[in-house]
Amino acid sequence: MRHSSIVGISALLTLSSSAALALVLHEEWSGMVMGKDGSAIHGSATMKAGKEANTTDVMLKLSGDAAAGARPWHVHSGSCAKAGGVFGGGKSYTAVAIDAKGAGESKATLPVALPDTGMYYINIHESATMMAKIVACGDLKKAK
Ligand SMILES: [Cu+2]
Repeated sequence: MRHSSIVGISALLTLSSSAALALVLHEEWSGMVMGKDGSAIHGSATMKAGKEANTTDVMLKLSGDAAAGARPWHVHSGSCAKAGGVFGGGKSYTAVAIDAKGAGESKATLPVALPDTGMYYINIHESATMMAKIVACGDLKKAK
């Protein structure tokens, strides 16, 4: 009798901790990227836990850009309306290579754990020499 209740409790604990783990693994942030100041650039981005512990993978897809080129981009803290600093260190990001059709994609692995609170957004900069000009932006929302 006593033995079976201990087994029951440990089975319950195992079940609840694996359910909690599954929730963590399915956490994801995503958002739509929209051009600013008349730019037709648009796209989508997702941010989720990386394969290694304490890493975050960010995927970005863009289209509608005017011409081939390279667009630096980052996840930043804050929102398109309230700008903040680069999230995860600027070195982790490689510029999006825009092809002749005006589309491109990039992926970054950040050396930080996926956040589960806070506010984040993606911004697309004009070019490496014109970082201050933001051509497209998108707020990231956490999936429930
Ligand atoms: Cu940036």
